Amino acid sequence: MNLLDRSFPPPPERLRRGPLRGDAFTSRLHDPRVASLLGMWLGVAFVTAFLTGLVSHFMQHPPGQFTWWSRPVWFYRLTQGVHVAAGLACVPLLLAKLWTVYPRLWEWPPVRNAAHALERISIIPLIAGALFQLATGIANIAQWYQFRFFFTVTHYWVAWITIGALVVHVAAKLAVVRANVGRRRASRAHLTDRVSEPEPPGEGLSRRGFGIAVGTAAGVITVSTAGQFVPGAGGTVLLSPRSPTLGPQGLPVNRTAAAAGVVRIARDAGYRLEVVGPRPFTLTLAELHDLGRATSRLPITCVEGWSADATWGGVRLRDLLDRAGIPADASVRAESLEARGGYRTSEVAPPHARDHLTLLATRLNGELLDIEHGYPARLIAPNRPGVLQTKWVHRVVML
Ligand SMILES: Nc1nc2c(c(=O)[nH]1)N[C@H]1C(S)=C(S)[C@@H](COP(=O)(O)O)O[C@H]1N2
Ligand SMILES: [Mo]
Repeated sequence: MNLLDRSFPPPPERLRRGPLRGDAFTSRLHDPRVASLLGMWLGVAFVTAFLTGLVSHFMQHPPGQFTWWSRPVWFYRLTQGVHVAAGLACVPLLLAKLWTVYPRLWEWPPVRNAAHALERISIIPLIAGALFQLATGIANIAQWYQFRFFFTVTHYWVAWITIGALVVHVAAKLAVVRANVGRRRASRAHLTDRVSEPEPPGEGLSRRGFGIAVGTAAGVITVSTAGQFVPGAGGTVLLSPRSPTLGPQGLPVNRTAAAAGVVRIARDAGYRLEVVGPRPFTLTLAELHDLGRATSRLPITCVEGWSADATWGGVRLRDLLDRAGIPADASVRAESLEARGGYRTSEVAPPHARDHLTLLATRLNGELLDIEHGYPARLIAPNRPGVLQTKWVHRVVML
């Protein structure tokens, strides 16, 4: 086991007990090559989750005047599905990596110089941040909101802290990784203390066996949850918290009509759709149904990673906007009957508002829209996070 740099003198005699004993960690898996390989895979999975997470964040909070395009229709389905799958694959990789390197907590001397101190301190935000991201991400996809902070904001900022610490960590460890992985392996004489030796014969799991076990765990988790966003693969979602085909009209429901407090008001015969612009007008439900002859085949993609295709029927949003005299470069806001809740309204920028696929839907898969899916009318637009596909819409306002 040469994960620890032995070129420094050991701790004084009286401290050499417990984890500071010279022979405290005997497993041949506490090895720099194992640590390097796990670190590389973890890095790939984590950076993938980070980048796709940024896409999701900036789709929900576009910076400044920037607006997202509405095509390809499946783009968000892909990025968000990959985000959740990559995050879940990090779980076994991170646990294996932490176990492999934890003997270094008792490295001696604890601090060698300023650079070494910085490198060690950066481990704290790295590990804390990574564990926090995985724990809150999993809690979120399981809809288990036992924390008191706002998930999206916290998950976003902790991602930056973690990725910053990861950059410092990779910079500090690059030489060790290069000495242990690929063709350059062992060619760095000055790093001999951190270069993996041929596997010693011994008891227990071999390095290869460990790699296969961790890789299999990550692979099984990814493959068995990927079905929640891969079209037509809904039957393979063995480990995902939700099947994309369960729910009324074959679609899952995140926020129910009861939870949103709209059951009575959504069924009220006095329902009117109000479109507010230069020439405002209102429509009764019957009028809305008469107008709504368009159909769009679009996925609904939740930020929690599941996606489901459906055929939506209703009126094109842009036809409503034209009728109200709303100019083509104006954004609008769709407002729900829901009185409270973070997702009761959503802003629709011109690329989505003017897309002929964007509907104020009143029908789903050939039936009247179920109240759980937003009856009497809901917004459905291509390439857009589910949280912005407002249900129980009663007003569209020019901004
Ligand atoms: N008014 C309102 N609309 C909403 C929400 C909400 O909380 N309130 N949740 C959104 C979320 S998070 C998702 S994923 C989709 C889910 O649509 P579905 O229930 O029809 O599958 O609705 C969106 N529309
Ligand atoms: Mo969602």
